[in-house]
Amino acid sequence: MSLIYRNIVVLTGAGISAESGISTFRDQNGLWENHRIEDVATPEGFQRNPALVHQFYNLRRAQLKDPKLQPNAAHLALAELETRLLKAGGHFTLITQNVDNLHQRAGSRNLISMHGQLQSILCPRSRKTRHWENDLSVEHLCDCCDPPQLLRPDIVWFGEVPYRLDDCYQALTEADLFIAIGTSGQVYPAAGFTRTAAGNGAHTVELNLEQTGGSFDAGYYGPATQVVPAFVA
Ligand code: BV8
Repeated sequence: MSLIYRNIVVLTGAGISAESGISTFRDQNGLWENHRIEDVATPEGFQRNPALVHQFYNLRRAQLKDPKLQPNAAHLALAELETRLLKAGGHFTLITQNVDNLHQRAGSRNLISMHGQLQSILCPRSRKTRHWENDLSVEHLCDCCDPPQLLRPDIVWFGEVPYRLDDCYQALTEADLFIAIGTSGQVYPAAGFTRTAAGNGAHTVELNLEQTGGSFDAGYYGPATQVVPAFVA
């Protein structure tokens, strides 16, 4: 892809991390297969059974410390594209729905983690966050409130407002190329970004294992570690 584009926005979903070994949500044996969304990814679920929610996220947080878990060629290709585009005087914004740390580890810099991050925890009342790599349990209370609050994963659950939406829409307004990678396009407001970008005149491209049914100007299909490096080369 010769750099004819100056303002590129990329949205990634679970599919870009699949070949690194992280389960997606809706594929066979995906994360949601073994859990009801309502039980583990809603504030009500956390209210009802915080121990279950902690268990769900502790398992996923622990996976990030596995030395076998590495950014893959797709993560690395996006970090390289950002460097190349910045050198050419362009702008690059990576919006991820993923809560793993593989884009950061691949070297991506202008990154919006709109659904939060596994390695961060949050006080629900003060909204203060802190870096956290270990298990979280109902024994962990905040030290910023009286009475102390149950600390929770810094994850955007269903019904909660994603992080930095203003920055997302600002980038989408200026984009001349929008690429959606490894996302089923089922979850809003991220699922609406393609239409927003297209409405602002961006060329829209889907890179995925298979067609998702979203409307894009172009699509290239196959494993992300193949189609992403090929497309951004
Ligand atoms: C909000 C954190 C209000 C949890 C997640 C109707 C219209 C609009 C909104 C709604 C609506 N009905 C309900 C809503 C609200 C709801 C929503 O969209 N629900 C859906 C189910 C209909 N949205 C919300 O609640 C959001 N908040 O609306 O607040 C608001 C909004 C704006 C302003 C003011 C107020 C909050 C949503 C965030 C929920 N949290 N994650 C956690 O991670 O544990 S969402 C969760 O699903 C993941 O984070 C992920 O981001 C998301 C989507 O999943 P994908 O990443 O796409 O993964 P999936 O498995 O689905 O697909 C994988 C894809 O990869 C597939 O296409 C597959 O083919 C592909 N693939 C697989 N392997 C590969 C591959 N591709 C390439 N290579 C491979 N090797």
